[in-house]
Amino acid sequence: MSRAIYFDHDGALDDLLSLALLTRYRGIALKGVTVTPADCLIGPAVSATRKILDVAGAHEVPVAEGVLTGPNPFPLEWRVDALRADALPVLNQRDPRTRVSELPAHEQLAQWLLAAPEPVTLLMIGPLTNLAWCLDAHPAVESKIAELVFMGGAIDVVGNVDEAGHDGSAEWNVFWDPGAAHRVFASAIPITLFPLDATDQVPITPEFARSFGRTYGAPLGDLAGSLLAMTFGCFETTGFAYCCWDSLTTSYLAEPELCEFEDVRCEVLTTGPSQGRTVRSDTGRLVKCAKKVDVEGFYRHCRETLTGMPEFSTQ
Ligand code: AGV
Ligand code: CA
Repeated sequence: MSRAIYFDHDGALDDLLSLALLTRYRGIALKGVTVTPADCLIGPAVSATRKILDVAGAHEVPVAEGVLTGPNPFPLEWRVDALRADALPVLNQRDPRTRVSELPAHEQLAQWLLAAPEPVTLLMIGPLTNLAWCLDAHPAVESKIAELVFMGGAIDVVGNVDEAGHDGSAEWNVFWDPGAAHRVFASAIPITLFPLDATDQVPITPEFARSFGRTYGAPLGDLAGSLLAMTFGCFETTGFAYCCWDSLTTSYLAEPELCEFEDVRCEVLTTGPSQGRTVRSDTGRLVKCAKKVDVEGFYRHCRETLTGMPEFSTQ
């Protein structure tokens, strides 16, 4: 029996890499993909999503385009990455057959969840805006989610928001729409959180990106190598490393033992210079929080999954 997964991403390079990973996982039935117009331009992000599903042989998976936005927009310099990804040769071998839903992402997500025969896993690697809307508009959605796996927050480490008037304590996915994260954290949905505490441990190194060259010619491996190469220059221009934020979070669905977890009580701040911060609090909600990563095991997981070539551990 395979586990039903719904997937919401926001179109950044790491989101598209995560989609490629998801299409390879055995024991997982990817039922639908929604795209949030956050860290992307939505048109090319939806287009690239459809093409990746098609290249992976998963053209039956429907894609829904997001329209809801949060109050704190992503830098345009980051959002244009989706345009570049959508133009990669490996994604343009033919027109994709993947369907786009007629409903906007938030309504489509609600319909999918309400119709699910059993509670499902929801993987979200962008802001929580679509889910927050579902919970308000359709309270029955809450009991349809067995686990929310979410990339977001920064618990015991600094954040990655570098914006005027902000103290830098927040992570971007929460900062984009702090109210949405607050709403989801107020629900009873079990949350498995991948904050910067864990994702800081898996920067995209030159070795990791270049290792995909060894299997050049395999479409998903070539896609991965290209997406990773496009992240180069991040540290030089922003002072922050581009990390495997979303792909680490996604790997949890296939290899949960790659991370060690801690149960953390925390809350989401929605106003002031720390807005979007996820802060420890004795009265906050409980989340299962990823803290320590088997770093080499994670990189190997990505290579093996995307190139289809098993590697033998030297340890
Ligand atoms: O904060 C991490 C989230 C992840 O979901 N995103 C990128 C990943 O998709 C926002 C982000 C933080 N720093 C970035 C980001 C950067 N330098 N470039 C693009 N996006
Ligand atoms: Ca993302």
